[in-house]
Amino acid sequence: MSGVSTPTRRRLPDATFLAAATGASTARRPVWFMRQAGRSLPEYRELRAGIGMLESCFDPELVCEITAQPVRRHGVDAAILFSDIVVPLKAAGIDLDIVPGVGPVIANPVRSAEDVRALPRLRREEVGAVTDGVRLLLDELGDTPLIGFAGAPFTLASYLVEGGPSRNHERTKAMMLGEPQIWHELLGVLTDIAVEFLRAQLAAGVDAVQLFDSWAGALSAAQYREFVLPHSQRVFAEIAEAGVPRIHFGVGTGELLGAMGEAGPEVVGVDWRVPLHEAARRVGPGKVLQGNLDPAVLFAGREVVERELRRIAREADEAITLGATGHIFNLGHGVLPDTDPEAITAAVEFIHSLPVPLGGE
Ligand code: 1CP
Repeated sequence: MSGVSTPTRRRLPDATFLAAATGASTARRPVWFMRQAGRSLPEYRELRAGIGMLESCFDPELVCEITAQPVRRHGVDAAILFSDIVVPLKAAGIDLDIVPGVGPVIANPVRSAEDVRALPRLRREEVGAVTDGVRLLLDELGDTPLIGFAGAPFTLASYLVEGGPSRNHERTKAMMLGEPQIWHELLGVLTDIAVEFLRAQLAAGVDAVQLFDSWAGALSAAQYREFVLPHSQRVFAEIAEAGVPRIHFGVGTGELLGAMGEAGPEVVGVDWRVPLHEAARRVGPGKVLQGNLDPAVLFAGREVVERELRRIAREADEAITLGATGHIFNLGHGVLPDTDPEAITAAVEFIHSLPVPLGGE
């Protein structure tokens, strides 16, 4: 079996994102934005014209260029790989597409024990185009760290069981609560796929990884602990030997922050509903926090954005006095498609101008 460590792993001693993610102090506050690649940028829309989303994700040159665009334009402290959480499912042979304006749509939703048993596993060579893109990026990005990612087992399961995006996740919860044995088998398969996708990216040289459990916030803490946590824990455990910072994030997960920290990441992402100092209490000491500007605030004008960023910096500093080991600026969820790119650049500049830590006012 091939491991995850790689002799080609880069050393980036001056990268503020990596320093902060490992709990070291930094000369300025690091920032990157979820969904910074492939959303609001005109140069992205131009490049993607006439090319399907999945087709782009399996084109190494496009992956490289789209990933690098927001780094060049905004001066963020990390790049996130342009891909999608369903890419490893597609690569493994599951019939699905990403429909513009909708999201992932699964041809044959997974509803029974037979469906689960028929699911393929991912072989590393099936994501060769993604790892080729990673290798191009290591040259292209210079000293800017590259974050790889995967969808967490629960969020992947929601797409597979529902057949597409879902507001209520009712079929997913029905399987989880009504047929727990089938559920755990399904999450076991998705854990294997997420681990293999992350290991492929790690072997190609990504500098950090984020596990997106975007829809875990639909669960109660008790449901999360029983039906999801053991699987997410296994994802983190199986990539631990790579020694890179591991980030865990979900939306609306205020009630789950402690449990998501227990899954094993170094960094816990926080959405905008819970202030960072409160998140520090819920997560407990010893974790770095990431977040948590409401993506809608970027529509409210410069003054409002700066006021909100100053507040978040203050709350981050308080979180650190409560035991958090660092803070990485980000949004509380992804960049919204209609966001003015200049508002993003201005936010990055403002964050970089903030003193570390912020003095009292
Ligand atoms: O962050 C980045 O800039 C890198 C690119 C990236 C990432 C990290 C994309 C490109 N997708 C993702 C992850 C992803 N995909 C998540 C987790 C992050 C999050 O919560 O936002 C999720 C839930 C998906 C699933 C997905 N793919 C959706 C959401 C649908 C829903 O359920 O509401 C959508 C719309 C997509 C398609 C997609 N992925 C990425 C892009 C640029 C697009 C739009 C492409 C298009 O329509 O042409």
